[in-house]
Parts: sequence; C-alpha cells; structure tokens
Amino acid sequence: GMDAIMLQEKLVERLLCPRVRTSRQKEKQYVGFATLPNQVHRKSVKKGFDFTLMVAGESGMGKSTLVNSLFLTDLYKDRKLLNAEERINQTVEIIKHTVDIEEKGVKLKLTIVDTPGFGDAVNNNECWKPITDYIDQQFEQYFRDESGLNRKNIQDNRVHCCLYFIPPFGHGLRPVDVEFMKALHEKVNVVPLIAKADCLTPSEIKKFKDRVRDEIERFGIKVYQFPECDSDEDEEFKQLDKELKECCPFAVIGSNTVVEARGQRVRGRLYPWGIVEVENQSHCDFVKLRNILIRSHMHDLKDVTCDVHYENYRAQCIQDMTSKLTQDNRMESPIPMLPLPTPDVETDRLIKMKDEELARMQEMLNKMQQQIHDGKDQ
Ligand SMILES: Nc1nc2c(ncn2[C@@H]2O[C@H](COP(=O)(O)OP(=O)(O)O)[C@@H](O)[C@H]2O)c(=O)[nH]1
Ligand SMILES: [Mg+2]
Repeated sequence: GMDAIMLQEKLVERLLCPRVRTSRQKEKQYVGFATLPNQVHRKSVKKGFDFTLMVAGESGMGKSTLVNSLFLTDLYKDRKLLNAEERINQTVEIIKHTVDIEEKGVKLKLTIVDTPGFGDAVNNNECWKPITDYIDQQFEQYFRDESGLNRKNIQDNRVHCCLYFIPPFGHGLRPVDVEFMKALHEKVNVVPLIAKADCLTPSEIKKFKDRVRDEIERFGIKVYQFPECDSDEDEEFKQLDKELKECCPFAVIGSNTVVEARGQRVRGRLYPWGIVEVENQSHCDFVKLRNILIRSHMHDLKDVTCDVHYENYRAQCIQDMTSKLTQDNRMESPIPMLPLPTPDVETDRLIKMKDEELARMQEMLNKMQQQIHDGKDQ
C-alpha cells in the first residue's frame, strides 16, 4: 500500500544521497608502507593492500617515464636500469601494469594504468573520453559484482588516483587542461602535476604553481583535497602537512637512467651543464609525491574513491534505473492498438539489481532499528 511506496521512496532517497564522509584517516609518519597495517583491519593485512594509480595528460609529458621512476625506485631496487630510450616506447593504448611488492611482510598490489595521452590525434575533441570511459567501466564492474551473489571476493579495479600532467611550457592551464580535469574530477581523485619541471627555474616553478592554483580555484576544478590536519596534532606534523599542501601542484621530473652525482649513483638526467636528480628534494617534488601516493595518503585516496566518487556513480546508476522503471510503467498503461513492449533483458537486469539493492537497504534498516531497540533496553 501507500506505506510500502513511501518506504521505497525513502530507501531510494537514501541510496541517492552519497554517504557522508566519515573522519579521515590520519597518518602521523611519512614512512614506508609497512606501517599501513597500523591504521586498518587485520584482515586486510593478511589479504594485502591494493592501490590503482592512473596517469593522464598530453603525449610526451613524461607520464610513462614517471610511473617507471615511481615503480623502479620502490619495486625493482636491484634491477639493472636500462636507458630511457630502451625502456620507454610511446604509449598507444590504455595499459595496466600490476606489480606485487612486499615490505616487512606487508603486501601491496600496485596497479598502474598508463594512458596514451592526447595531442597525437588530428582531432583532440573529447580526448578524455577513453579515460572517463575506463573509469566508469571499473565502477560499473564493481557495481555489478557488488550486487551479485559472490560479494565476498570482488576484484576491485576502481581507479584511486589520477595524476594529471600539466605541460611546463605555457603560462598556466590551457583550455584543454581545464576541460580534461573537469571531465575527470567527479569520477576520480585528480592530483595535478607540473611535468618536466627541469625546464623551469625555482622562481618560475613558484610562479607557475601560484598561477595553476589560482586557475584551479577560478575554473572550479575539484582536485584531490588533502584531509584537514587535526588541531591537536603536534607542531612538526602540522608543519609537514602545511608544506605538503603548499607544494601542490607537484613539480616532477622523471628519468629511467642512473647517473653519477656527488659520488653516488642516482636516478637523474644528465645535461651538459649539470645533473638533475629525480629524488633530490631541492630539484623537484618527486619524493613528496611518491610518499603521498604509496605511504601517507593511500588510505585517504581509497576512502574518497569509495565514499565519494563511487557513491556518486552508484547514486546516478540507481537514479537512471528508477527513471527508466517509471518510463516503462508509463508505457505499460493500456493504449489501444499499441503492441506490448517486448521484454527487455537489460531492463530485467536493472530491475533485479534495484530489487536487490532495496532488499539490502531494508536489511540495513532493520538492523539499525534493532540496534536502536537494543539500545533502549539497556
Ligand atoms: N626534460 C625532461 N624530459 C623528460 C622528463 N620525463 C620524461 N622526459 C622525456 O620526454 C619524452 C617522452 O616521455 P614519455 O614518458 O614517453 O612521455 P608520455 O608520452 O607522457 O608517456 C622522453 O624522451 C623522455 O625521456 C622530465 O622530467 N624532464
Ligand atoms: Mg606514455
């Protein structure tokens, strides 16, 4: 009757309203990912952690080189490094690399999604489309698995972070950068980077960063927000946190060659006038970026992916299904001489998914009521 309909509406409303962000994970130390278990459930320690990182931006900006630098530094410490020329080929399609790494018994499955980058095609209209499609497909797969029967062993391929490479040559963001990031910002955590930062002097970098920060604000681009630092944190942590936020957008340099600098073999770029060191904090923000990604902010990036981006996707899905159902209902009202709508497999699937969703909400509601009830009894 009427009550059932109202309950259904309430449930749908509840489903449509993205979950409120719960208190963010806070990490005190900027250390190796071996400390990840400190903040999470023991179960995930046994299973291991996983993280999916995507790179996007114009072709030739050093995306593949940077992910290789990120990879090799942490993943192949002892491996012989090849020349950049030998290693890096132009990326022509979306490629997924997965690497399992272990640090002090803690397992991390790192997935890198390398994208071809735009600029090579004659027509760069909607050049972000393959990327947004890819992100949506991962959400869709997850949504499907989550609504399915075997919900225990879902493979989570959702993209947790997208590094967007801004070319260092212009005077800030180009229209295509603005459009690209806006196409992504509601689907994934966008972390903007200034590519090939060795092309800029320190004062130019500062100016460029200020400008990009301004434009991000002015154009309403919602890049990944670092979580607020609690007021009761110690001064040292607050200082680190402040520096981190002021550093954005990170100026990065990538290289796959090892050079000799100050008597040590380091990853860097050799120029006639000197050496640029990737991991030297006075040369660029590479180390800061790496720490954020696989150490200090990995949990938060994943939380935001689940609680905000995926929830939004899911809400949209359910809304689409609901409106489709309403439309179908209207079509079923008896209009003489019109053939009955043919059963649509897709609609059936959607109805089934929605029913399951509602059943789960109902179950949750019951549990909540039970808890309230139990609370009263005590
Ligand atoms: N100057 C400079 N060149 C770079 C940097 N990173 C990569 N490159 C070079 O830029 C070219 C394109 O790099 P690649 O990683 O294939 O770019 P992608 O198309 O964005 O994946 C290669 O010749 C790289 O050696 C960097 O940080 N600074
Ligand atoms: Mg590439």
